[in-house]
Amino acid sequence: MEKAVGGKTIELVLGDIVRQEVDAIVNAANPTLLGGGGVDGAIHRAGGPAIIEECQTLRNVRGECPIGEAVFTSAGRLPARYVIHAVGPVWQGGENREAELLASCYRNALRIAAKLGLRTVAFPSISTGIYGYPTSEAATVALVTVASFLTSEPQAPDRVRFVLYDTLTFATYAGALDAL
Ligand code: AR6
Repeated sequence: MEKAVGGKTIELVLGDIVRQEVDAIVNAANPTLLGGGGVDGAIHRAGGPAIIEECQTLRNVRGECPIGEAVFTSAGRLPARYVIHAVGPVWQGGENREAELLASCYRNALRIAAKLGLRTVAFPSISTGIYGYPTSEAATVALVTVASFLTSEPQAPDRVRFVLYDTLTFATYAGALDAL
């Protein structure tokens, strides 16, 4: 499923982000940048040790990656060129700036993509796994933020793909994309 926004495209697919042949995939990372479970674990397993080594270097130089921000590394053995590591918020009930921080992490990932001149970027559903963000609210924040970036930023990628890992998450994003 896809939708045109400002001459660019938002696309939803059901699948595994480590298999995407795009300029960059986005990782749902944590502030340590040192790996974890979920999509983070899958990316480091499939991409090999080069990615974690670069993350370690970034961490040594810049410290932890704050919630809502993003950094990038190469993609090791993955079919993408880069991995953009974005740190989403842990859901704490919704009154702790979660929506603002989630929007910020999508925006900062896209700023990196724009700066690198990337044409295609694939995102997972950031924060809706281990971090517990309700999927339907996260889907709206993700899609509204990406659509607004694609509409307002001329250097934005041509195509943003959401790679959703299960049918319920896919259906939830499909509903939110329809409503956009
Ligand atoms: N491809 C696409 N989506 C996936 C994949 C995959 N291979 N694997 C899982 N998902 P999560 P979070 C989906 O938990 O909530 C890590 O420990 C998953 O079903 O990966 O942001 C980090 O280090 C869910 O829909 O990320 C952090 O500590 C979505 O990806 C923490 O988890 C996000 O789930 C981040 O938690």
